Amino acid sequence: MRLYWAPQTRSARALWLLEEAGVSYDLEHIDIRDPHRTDSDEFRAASPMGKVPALVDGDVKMSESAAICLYVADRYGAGSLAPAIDDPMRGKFLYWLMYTPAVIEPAMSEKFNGVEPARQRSGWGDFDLMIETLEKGIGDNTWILGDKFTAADIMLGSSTVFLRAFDMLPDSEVLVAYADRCLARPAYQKALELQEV
Ligand SMILES: N[C@@H](CCC(=O)N[C@@H](CS)C(=O)NCC(=O)O)C(=O)O
Repeated sequence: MRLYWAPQTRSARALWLLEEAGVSYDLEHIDIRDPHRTDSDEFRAASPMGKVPALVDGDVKMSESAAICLYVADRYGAGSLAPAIDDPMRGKFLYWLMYTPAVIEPAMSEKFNGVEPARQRSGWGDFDLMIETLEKGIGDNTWILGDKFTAADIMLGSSTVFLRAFDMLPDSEVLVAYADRCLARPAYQKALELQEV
């Protein structure tokens, strides 16, 4: 497998996931800050928008961090990173896996850019509803599905860590403790180490 990545980006999710899955992979750095870079055909086939992370696994070429999480969890997680396709928890897993790109990121971007929210008109509600829903979802659980860590925690955990880095994580005991629990996982620590280039 080859992961196209750049430090201090959403690539951290894919790195964290590959470390959790315990698979071997090569890294190919993309200098996303260089407007004159030339991308390989393989990278563009995996990531038509030229964004990282992107993954190539044999004939599979793909991007979008949530999609990569789902692919690796199903293909290589050996049942440990995603509920099986016929497990009733699968629905909840998919909901929370997609919560980051569908709700957290648009709500975060809206608030960061000072755009007037429209809770009912916007598919992501607004920032406060996004936080309230996530906080309730985690509640007293260790991970979003309960006691079992899954790839959905990689998407949500990295998002809470990003929110904190942008000074946007509210003073919520539940969310702060969740971000800390995610950060404490050896695979996340390894992903952060790998980013220090
Ligand atoms: N929705 C995508 C977003 C990917 C994305 O925006 N990546 C940024 C880095 S965090 C990037 O590659 N930016 C460089 C560019 O747009 O040229 C995902 O979740 O993977």
